[in-house]
Amino acid sequence: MKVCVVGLGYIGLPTAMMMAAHGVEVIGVDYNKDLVKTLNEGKMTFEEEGIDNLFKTAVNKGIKFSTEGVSADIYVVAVPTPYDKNSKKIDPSYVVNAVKDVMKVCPKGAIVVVESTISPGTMDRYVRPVIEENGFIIGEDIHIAHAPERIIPGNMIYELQHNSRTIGADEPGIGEKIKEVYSSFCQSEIVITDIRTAEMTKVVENTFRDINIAFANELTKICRQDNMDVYEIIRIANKHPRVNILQPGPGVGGHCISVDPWFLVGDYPNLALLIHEARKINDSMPEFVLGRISEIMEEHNINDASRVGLYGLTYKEDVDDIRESPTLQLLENMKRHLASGVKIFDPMVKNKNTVPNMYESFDEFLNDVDIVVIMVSHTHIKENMDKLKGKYILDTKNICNLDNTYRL
Ligand code: SAJ
Repeated sequence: MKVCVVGLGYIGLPTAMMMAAHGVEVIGVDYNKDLVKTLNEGKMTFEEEGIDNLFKTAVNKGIKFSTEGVSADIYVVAVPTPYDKNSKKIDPSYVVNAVKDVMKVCPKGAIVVVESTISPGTMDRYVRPVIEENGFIIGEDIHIAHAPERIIPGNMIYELQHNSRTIGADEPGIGEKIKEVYSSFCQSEIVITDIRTAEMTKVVENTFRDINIAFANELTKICRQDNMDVYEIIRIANKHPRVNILQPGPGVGGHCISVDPWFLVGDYPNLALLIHEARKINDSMPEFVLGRISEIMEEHNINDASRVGLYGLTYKEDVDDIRESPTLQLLENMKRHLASGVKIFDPMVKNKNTVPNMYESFDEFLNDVDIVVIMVSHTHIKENMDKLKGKYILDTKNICNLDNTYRL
């Protein structure tokens, strides 16, 4: 069984490597020449616990990387699926283009599996037509399926092997063939269902989390108004056997939870009301943080935004991914308020030109600010908390116990 994985990003690459490490013949394909070159030079393209070892094993087992697709039995498409900022609907162009490329090289009998998160109906509306336009009969010449991933950045390797998965296919027999490949590394249950159910299930999972984070964030705003301790309230409420409130924070980032619920809002605008409200609440959090920063500045007569330092640019702790990050959203909001000069430090982000005023050195960053806003709870800050002594701290992650610490 030969598998061609199309799209070597945060999902496609670990999946390809995991299959290869477990004896599947794999070629990973990406149109980004630099990325493929880096991989072929034996260098990993992002940081993640355990990924370097997995990379080595996959290379030893013969994984190949290329910019060109090849003939294979199964194609796994793992490319980005952004949403259109106006319509809120899915932008399926990367998936469509990837499937078009696959059509140029795939033999009859091949199975095309889309792993990218897609809104319900995407396979019918966009993927099937591409295959038919190329003269193939679906179900006879080419088979299609949707097998959404469920791995969490920060714990990818473990979750790839231990999370249950879903495979949506037109015919159960095709689902079984795909299951065989995923079973090479996935030790948990693999459910086979139809394509539409698989599409909806994935979007629902991330929407569930978004709504629950929004609830915690809304509680934070309510508690702030009357000076109640939201963290203590959540801690106590969670002792109830059927209550499990998530943690408030400076906003929801990443390319999953802050995106997927929009697919439902875009496709069902009159029905997805709670979902839409949750998105709005989570998107309002960077502005809320900005309000808290202003309050602290006023209280201590600090008038200059350049005395404020934001710790953390990534979308969450201990990853190097900055997509849709709350800090980036906050910086955007600041621009609108014409405030500038705020300082940034993030030990996980290697390119220190990512945003203006980013520091290489944590100590220099601290020297130049009076207020430190903890936006991300990287292990680094937890281990260096003492260095914040003497600063005013806005702790959006509830990890700091020093004097002069403010919370959301
Ligand atoms: N966050 C909070 N409060 C919380 C939990 C998270 O504010 O209590 C914030 C985080 O700081 C971050 C954002 O939410 O900004 C999202 O982080 P996350 O760790 O909840 O999730 P992701 O986006 O890294 O990964 C999610 C996961 N989905 C679910 O947990 C339902 C993962 O399993 C999916 O595979 C992934 O989306 C995906 O690829 O779809």
